Amino acid sequence: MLQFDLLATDASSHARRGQLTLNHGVVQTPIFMPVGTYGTVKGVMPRSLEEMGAQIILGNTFHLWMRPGLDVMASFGGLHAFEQWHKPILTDSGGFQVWSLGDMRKITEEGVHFASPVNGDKLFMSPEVSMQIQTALNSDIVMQLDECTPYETKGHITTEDEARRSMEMSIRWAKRSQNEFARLNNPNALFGIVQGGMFEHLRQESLEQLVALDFPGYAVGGVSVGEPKEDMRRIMAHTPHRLPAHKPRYLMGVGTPEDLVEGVASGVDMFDCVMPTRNARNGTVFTRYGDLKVRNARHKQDHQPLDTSCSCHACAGVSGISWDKGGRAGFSRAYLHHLDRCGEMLGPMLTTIHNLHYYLNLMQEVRDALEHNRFSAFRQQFATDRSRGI
Ligand code: PRF
Ligand code: ZN
Repeated sequence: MLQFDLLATDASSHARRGQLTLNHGVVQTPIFMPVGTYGTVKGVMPRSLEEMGAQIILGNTFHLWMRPGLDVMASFGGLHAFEQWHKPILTDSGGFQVWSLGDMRKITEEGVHFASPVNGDKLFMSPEVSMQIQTALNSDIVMQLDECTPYETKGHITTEDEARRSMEMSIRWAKRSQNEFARLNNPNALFGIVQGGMFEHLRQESLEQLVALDFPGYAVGGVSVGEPKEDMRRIMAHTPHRLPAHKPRYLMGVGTPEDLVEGVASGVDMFDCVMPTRNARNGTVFTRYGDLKVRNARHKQDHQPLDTSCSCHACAGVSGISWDKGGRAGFSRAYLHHLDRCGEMLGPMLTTIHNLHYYLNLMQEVRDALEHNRFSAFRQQFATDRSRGI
């Protein structure tokens, strides 16, 4: 179901190098998990994901429940066969997605009542329902149903009292999720999710109660929900390293390349975020020396690849050897600029491949640095390079 082995720890931070064994394969941590909400990482073939070194991808309980629905998923024996991805899958519980519906839903102790955004049907999501769906999806990692405490609602910043009540309900939902998961004889692994808003003592209470429930892994939720960056970094510095050392830690929905490296330093093993894929579709790419906008007119005649040090299919073509290592050039900035101007679908496909490769390769570099006891030097060099500008 789940085994986690710590392979190395960093002396100057909480960073660790680990190996996570799941029902559909082994995952080297720290890891970034590409987001495949509707059973597809938008615009990327599963074989390209493998080529880029993706080890585990995300799916979404809520979206897959709406479309194609549970009966279709069950008839395929789960999400792996349906989407033709045979390595591990993590599914989010639906808590965050239902929460994102805003006025369209009503959260009660029992669960969440809402109108289907697809056809308006009245639906109900509870911890039990979430476990039933995720069991049908047969995801390797199942997330508890939680309530993602908002940073603010219509200009009102969540108070300590509100954050406490929300966090306490998530704990009760954690227990219900755990009971239902056991009742269903689900052979995979269920993670608990720490909440508590921007309050460190609430985070502490949340994590202690979850640790007492003895989950095989833990997530930190409720960050990157519109709070100032310093609040996010404060919670990142507070929570992950207090979770059990011998279990995997997952920071949900985070973040920029800088957030990932700092997250690793604070003791996080797993990340997911729509940023590399979503930004790619808007023509923003990540590079070693900062971000680049494909749409910018200055790229019209630029023969360089997106990132001269990148070995992805977009930047290095079939050779896989980066431009700065003397490799055969891949697609130029000029060509990507042209594809964007013409609205050609190859444009977002290539920028998505590049951005995912960038994130996955960044995590590979982090793992190498941890193995060779040079994470702290890597962290510094990374920050210097990224702020240089391209
Ligand atoms: N809970 C769940 N999924 C999430 C979050 C959360 O708090 C977040 C917060 N960044 C992203 N995805 N279940
Ligand atoms: Zn590239």
